[in-house]
Amino acid sequence: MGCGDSKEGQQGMVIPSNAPKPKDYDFLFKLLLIGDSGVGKSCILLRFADNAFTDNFISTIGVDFKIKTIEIDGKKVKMQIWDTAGQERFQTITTSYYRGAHGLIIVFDVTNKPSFDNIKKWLDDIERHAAPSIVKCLVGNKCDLESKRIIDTRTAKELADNLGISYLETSAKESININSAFERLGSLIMKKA
Ligand SMILES: Nc1nc2c(ncn2[C@@H]2O[C@H](COP(=O)(O)OP(=O)(O)OP(=O)(O)O)[C@@H](O)[C@H]2O)c(=O)[nH]1
Ligand SMILES: [Mg+2]
Repeated sequence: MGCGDSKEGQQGMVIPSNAPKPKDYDFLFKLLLIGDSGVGKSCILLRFADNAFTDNFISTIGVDFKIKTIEIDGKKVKMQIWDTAGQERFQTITTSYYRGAHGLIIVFDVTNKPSFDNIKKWLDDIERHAAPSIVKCLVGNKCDLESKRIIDTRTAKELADNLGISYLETSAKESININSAFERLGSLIMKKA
């Protein structure tokens, strides 16, 4: 459509395309996914936004983002979700995205102990670069790999309780708790607002 074009409004009215558009959401939240490389951040976002999954590991370069609008408590919540690279070499770029975020999900892999031990490091980064009011939650991904699990639910839940944040186990592969993780984070941010 060109600049001067018009389009049909909802009631058949012609609205010039340069007229202010009605807002299609009640809230707009900027969210971040952080955690070690390979824990499944990009797959979580792909499952949430596009309901897709891939077994191929294509490590994120810098940052990427997707948008999805969901309904929480009767409100339309537009989520702009930034998927950051877990690799250390991108740290300067990725931490520059912390500042304006309303919420973040720290992801670890329940089959990978170093990714759990590194939560401390991610919390330090948050402390240093994010607004103090940022809402956090902890997610243990790959819960479909029960036979390879190393971090049990109780250990992770205890850590989350000590940090005063919420904990959920997800599987991007089997589509377990993916929507719930974003709904919970969105709902916590709405309550805080
Ligand atoms: N079994 C299983 N594999 C998963 C799951 N989520 C992701 N994976 C696999 O784990 C690998 C890494 O997933 P990514 O989503 O690319 O990891 P990432 O956290 O984005 O990694 P970086 O971009 O390097 O920070 C891929 O081979 C995925 O297929 C899951 O829930 N279950
Ligand atoms: Mg990635």
